[in-house]
Amino acid sequence: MTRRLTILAVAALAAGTAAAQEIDADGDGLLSLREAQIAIPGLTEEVFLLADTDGNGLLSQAELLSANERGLLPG
Ligand SMILES: [Ca+2]
Ligand SMILES: [Ca+2]
Repeated sequence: MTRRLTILAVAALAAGTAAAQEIDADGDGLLSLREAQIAIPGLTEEVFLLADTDGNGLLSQAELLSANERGLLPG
């Protein structure tokens, strides 16, 4: 998948759009590893754990945006 798609996924989450609801399958506002891997193909568990800065096993919008800014996300 392309970098563009990853950025779109992050942007959709940040904006709380309909696309974000599709990414966040259970609607809790956070991305599990499984949800994140659907939104961001190529995302490894290792990168997910790096992005999960508070270590709760879920990515918030802020954590996802931060990971994207740090260049952690694949694509
Ligand atoms: Ca979720
Ligand atoms: Ca987290």
